Amino acid sequence: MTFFHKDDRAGTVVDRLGRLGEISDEPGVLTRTFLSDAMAIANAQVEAWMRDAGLEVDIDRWGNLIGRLRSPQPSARTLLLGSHLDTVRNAGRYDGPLGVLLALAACEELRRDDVILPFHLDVIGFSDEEGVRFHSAYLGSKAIAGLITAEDIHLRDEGGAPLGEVVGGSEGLPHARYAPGELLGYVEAHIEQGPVLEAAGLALGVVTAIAAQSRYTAIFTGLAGHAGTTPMNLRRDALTGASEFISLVERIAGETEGLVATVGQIKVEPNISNVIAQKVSLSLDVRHAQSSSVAAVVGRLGQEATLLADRRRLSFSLVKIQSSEAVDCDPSLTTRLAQAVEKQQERAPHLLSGAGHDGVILSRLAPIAMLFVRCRAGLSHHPDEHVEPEDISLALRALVTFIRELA
Ligand code: HGY
Ligand code: MN
Ligand code: MN
Repeated sequence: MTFFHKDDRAGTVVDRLGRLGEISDEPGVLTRTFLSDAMAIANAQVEAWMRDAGLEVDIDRWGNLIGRLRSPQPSARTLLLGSHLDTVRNAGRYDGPLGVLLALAACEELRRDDVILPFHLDVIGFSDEEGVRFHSAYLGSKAIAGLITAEDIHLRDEGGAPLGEVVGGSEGLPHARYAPGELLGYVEAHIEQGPVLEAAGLALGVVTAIAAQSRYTAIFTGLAGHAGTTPMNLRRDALTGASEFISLVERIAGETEGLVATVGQIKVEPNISNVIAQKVSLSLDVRHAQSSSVAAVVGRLGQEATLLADRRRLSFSLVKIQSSEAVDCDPSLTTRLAQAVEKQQERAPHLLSGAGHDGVILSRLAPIAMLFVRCRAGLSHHPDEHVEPEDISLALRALVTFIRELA
């Protein structure tokens, strides 16, 4: 049984994605980072759409945007839907905002059909899933879950501003927004960011688990020197050491089935063409379905990097920035979501998510489930990220069906 209006609301979602896709910290590309001016403008725009839809809206001091479709039942619990509104640098317009706008469109659909729900429906736009500004992901959802630590508060951005100051307020560490047991669940619709659904010729899938993820900074320190007068055999070149490490990461990752490891960022000091590099800092991102596999590979990389550093008379250190265990989606919530998907297409593929999501954090507060939407060529974290309007329409139908069946 599908409850759906003739006039498909996917078009509104597509239009709104286009609007949000133009709100950026950087001209010409889409970049929206934690508590930036662009984030405030994007929040204001989504808030306006939420208010038009009859939702009560709140924005917390961590920049999380929450719209509530209130249930008339006084003792109602809450179903939390949404995703993140921040982006990576030079991002696509779907990673994050699609999930927020699908949840909002579902609310609009339910209100239009005068559906009275036995639970409140909260739509959330998390303020920092990607962790671009402070290099530590999930700051928005950690604030909602009351999991921000005193250590987090001292994180600094590129400009050296400490997180505690940027967020302001003297109330100390944020408490959880939802009491234990208050949430029925957290359900996020998100692009797959991979090739599986496209290869299967299907628009939608559900997620079984979110992979374990660890982020480190690897630091090689040698001795700066004159590029013209220092013989090759006398050099302690941090950059050639780092380049050997990057190839090592690629080789070792390839030896472990299902593991991915990425060096995406490099900082060279003094970063001058006629000076041998003194110090190089590299980002290291390692992921796998099993947390133990991530730990094993990180351990092996640390050992091999120490050997190569010794051989090159460099010093080496590996600084942990953040690590999150693999998180399982809730089986019963996921079954319900899969049933809603099966009303839109012949079957509901069950996928592991290699990408991290706010559900990793929300799983500490409530059962989680994720709806995956096919994206072209699995491309993401790239301006050419794309989702077909028909797939958005199917995702919306599945979400509305899921909510009504849950009610
Ligand atoms: O990096 C990730 O997995 C996500 O896009 N934050
Ligand atoms: Mn995302
Ligand atoms: Mn992302």
